[in-house]
Amino acid sequence: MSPWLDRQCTFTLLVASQLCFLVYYSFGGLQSLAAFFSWDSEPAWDYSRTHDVYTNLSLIQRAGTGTQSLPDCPDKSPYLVGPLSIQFDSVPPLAVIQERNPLVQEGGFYIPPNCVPRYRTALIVPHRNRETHLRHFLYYLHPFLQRQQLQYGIYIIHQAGNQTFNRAKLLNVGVKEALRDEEWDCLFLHDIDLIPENDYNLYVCDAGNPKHVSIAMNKFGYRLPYKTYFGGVSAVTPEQYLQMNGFPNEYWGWGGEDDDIATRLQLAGMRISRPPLSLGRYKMIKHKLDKGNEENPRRFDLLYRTRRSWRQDGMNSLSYVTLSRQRLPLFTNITADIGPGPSRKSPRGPQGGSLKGAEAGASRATGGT
Ligand code: NGS
Repeated sequence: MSPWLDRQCTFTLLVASQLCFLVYYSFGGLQSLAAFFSWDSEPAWDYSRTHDVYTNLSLIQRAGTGTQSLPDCPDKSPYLVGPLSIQFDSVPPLAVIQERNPLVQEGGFYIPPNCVPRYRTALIVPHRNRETHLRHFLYYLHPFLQRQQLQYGIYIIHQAGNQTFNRAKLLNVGVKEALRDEEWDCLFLHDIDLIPENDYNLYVCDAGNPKHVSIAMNKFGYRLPYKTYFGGVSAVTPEQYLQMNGFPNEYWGWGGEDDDIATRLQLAGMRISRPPLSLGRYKMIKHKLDKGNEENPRRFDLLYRTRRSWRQDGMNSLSYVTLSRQRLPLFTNITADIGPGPSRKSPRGPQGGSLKGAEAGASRATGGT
């Protein structure tokens, strides 16, 4: 190549690259360029500008109910505000939460007063000895869900007794109990200590696949800790739930059950769907490892066996006793005896003989739905 041509080429390359940079920056960098070419159409959220979680709620209340037939709720709720201010310094009293959510009906149920909802979502929340977390949870989640114009219900599933905690089994109990009330379109399986930070994170299911929702938690620096992580908050349709035979019942104590769920949904022919990282943001209420929820030493063995066990261990082998089912003002409270755990199996079934107050009238539930 002649030196003249060589110089021409270098010059053209230089000009072209400068032009590229100019275009890149004038469109606001990679994010806007991506949006421009529709690679990513989500708005860029500014989490330094947050809104009170009760914003717009009075508008919904004012809309009131008429006698005329209601229109369908719009595709996109007009009440959404985006990033929310969340703080855990003071714990709101239940009476205050009730007062601020006058449209919530007994049992923690809600139906939009001014339109016919497009989705019916049940929140299933395992619980034991987390009273302050529960109050934060109710304070934030009720207005959050109302702004989304959903029909919803909140089920708190309380494990009776002080045997080792079993999150996944409580979720199975919650799903079974919630489906007795209503044909929910979507089941949100929700840790009690996680609060969503953006109300555009819609509490609806993905029709194709189970959705892992809490993909960006503050405690993990707003990133997914590992690729198959499925803990915290997830959403499944009742059909997806049954397709994977629900969740495992045999994980007593902390850890592994969410990894098992991630594996079983894949074994059942589905994959994990996720919202964008900028939407699936959650703040976690800080706490120490609970007493009675120590690390499960068997979890790696159990995980090793998921491929063989998932069809036998799940919704079709679920056994528990419902000790009480109360419709409280802000939630449905289900207290269940789910058994004594692995090392204290009793020949007398799930009560294990050790739970006080296995009230008369307690109902036993076994098998699939
Ligand atoms: C993994 C656990 C998961 C747990 C995740 C995050 O190691 O159950 O950490 O834990 N899996 C096993 O132990 C096999 S967290 O930091 O949220 O406490 O969800």
